[in-house]
Amino acid sequence: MWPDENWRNWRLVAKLDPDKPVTGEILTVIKHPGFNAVVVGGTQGITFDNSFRLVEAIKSSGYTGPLVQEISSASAVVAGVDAHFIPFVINAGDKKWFSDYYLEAIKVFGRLIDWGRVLTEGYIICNRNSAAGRLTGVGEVGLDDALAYAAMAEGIYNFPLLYIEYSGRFGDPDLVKAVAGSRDKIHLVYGGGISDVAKAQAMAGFVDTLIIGNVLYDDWRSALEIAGFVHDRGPGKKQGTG
Ligand code: 1GP
Repeated sequence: MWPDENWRNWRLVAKLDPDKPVTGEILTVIKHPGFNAVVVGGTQGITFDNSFRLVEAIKSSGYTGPLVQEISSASAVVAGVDAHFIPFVINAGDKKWFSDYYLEAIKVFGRLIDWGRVLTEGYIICNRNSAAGRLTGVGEVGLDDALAYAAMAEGIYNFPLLYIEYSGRFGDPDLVKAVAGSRDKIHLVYGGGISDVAKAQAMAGFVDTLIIGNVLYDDWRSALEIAGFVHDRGPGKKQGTG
């Protein structure tokens, strides 16, 4: 597993999608010190070629921080990143996204995997209408579900991190707050619909790491303001950790 010290203090991560054209503005924004890392990943149209091109564009932009690839397709894995993140969708309706998908990939690529550079992520996908939600066949996630999935992630599967993902839609702060308060030590990540500072602020107090994606493409100035907010805010106080 990729060592904790490489990622546990991340407060804000930019997630870039290989299936979307990356602009010069985006490649400038991600160099703001408010961003602790860049993750390359997406759900639709992910290929080796577009993943490779995006990784190369980020590297040649002068960005020097941590760069990781989140894997959604085994055939799109690229070398030359600091780590590979592997999402396990705890609430997937199609259990392929929790086991069989990885079984097949490991059968083919297993001997090439550097496990010291792999980080597994427990995912709860809360937006069933997102591309990832449709692909993995998730249902509605109520508060009781979220708390139980979080307990599973921490108590049964022992994932190093739990990612509450609402991709494309801003989530329920009360649900995120409740999960934050219920966890013991699992690192909590939130992503979905953070389009301005107010939304970042609404979630920042509950989780350890915020992820922003679409806003980088839709409104890079807002993305810059979010980075400034997180940077100025500092480490903050984690909910549920005393
Ligand atoms: C996607 O959760 C992230 O995996 C970010 O979501 O694109 O809605 O910011 P947005």
